[in-house]
Amino acid sequence: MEQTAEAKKIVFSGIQPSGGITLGNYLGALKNWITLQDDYHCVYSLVDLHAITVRQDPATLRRNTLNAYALLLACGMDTEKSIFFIQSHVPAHAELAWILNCYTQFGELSRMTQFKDKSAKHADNINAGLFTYPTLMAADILLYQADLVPVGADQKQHLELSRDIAARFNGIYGQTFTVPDGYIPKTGARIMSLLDPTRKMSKSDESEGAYIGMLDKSDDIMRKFRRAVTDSEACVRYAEGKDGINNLMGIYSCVTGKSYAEIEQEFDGKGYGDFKTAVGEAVVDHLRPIQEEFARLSADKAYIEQCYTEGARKAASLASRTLRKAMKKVGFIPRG
Ligand code: AQP
Repeated sequence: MEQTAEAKKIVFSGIQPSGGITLGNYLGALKNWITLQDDYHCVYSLVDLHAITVRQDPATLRRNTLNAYALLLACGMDTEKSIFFIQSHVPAHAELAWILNCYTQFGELSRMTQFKDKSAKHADNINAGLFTYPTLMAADILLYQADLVPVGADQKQHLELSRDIAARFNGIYGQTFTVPDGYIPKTGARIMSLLDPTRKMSKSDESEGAYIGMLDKSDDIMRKFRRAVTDSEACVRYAEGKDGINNLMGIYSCVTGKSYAEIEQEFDGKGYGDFKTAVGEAVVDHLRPIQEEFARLSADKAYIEQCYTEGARKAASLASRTLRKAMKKVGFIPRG
């Protein structure tokens, strides 16, 4: 059934510019973001405030943020349909996050598995921001009264906490925030590291061979797939325990649209070398038009600046309504 503009639900999602965007981010999240634009009011953000919970080199963070902005435009982000902005350009995120910190228990944040994982990974920098990351994420979502939040499995616990915080605040002060639901996309894969297929592909992985960057050169993509960890069976089939092959089949399926049965048939009797080459070539073909569009757009710095400035203006206008409401509820004097 055709939805009217008024009936459209609000979607919020964010991505950290904590490295170059990977094929995992794209196939697992960004492809869906683009599709959702047709059916929802989408608000998307490059969440740079989140990115600094892990130490970033300032020049690299700036480059990654601008590249990610242009890359998402190249992937099909439509700034006429959606609001697409850089989080640090909208101060309401930090302001609401502070308020929500005061309505979130230490024990709740202590239970977050991402905090435990990232603390173990960055033992020399277990900062307060890393600990309160989930309240900033709650602020991101609640500011836009989002109905739906597309999240990967690793973010489900954070979303659950956002729901708890919203419900708690509403319980104390009356209806203030929409309690968001998670959105599980119809398609969307969890892409694993090419070097350790039991771990997800991550943009901040220390080993470049573990991930495919969306802006990687064709030769590098082919080389990384050739070196991808597989198993000794030499048979292309999807099965438990064959993590490396399962991951490559997942990637191949996402970029070609072929089913696992079709892939098994296509590579029946062929070795892993042929399969890895085919996966690499399919990924290169899939990324080529995106990379060409990225090159065209990123050469036009004035256009990119115009897009993110306008995105921040639209986001701030929506966010300030919710922030004002929350500030009033907790007893702050309205700004003159
Ligand atoms: N490997 C993946 N497969 C499928 N989806 C993925 N996502 C991330 N990695 C994969 C999804 O991408 C969205 C944005 O993620 P993020 O940047 O906010 O943080 P992340 O999940 O921590 O991504 P990375 O690449 O692993 O970043 P770093 O290395 O900085 O921690 C989310 O929807 C996520 O589920």
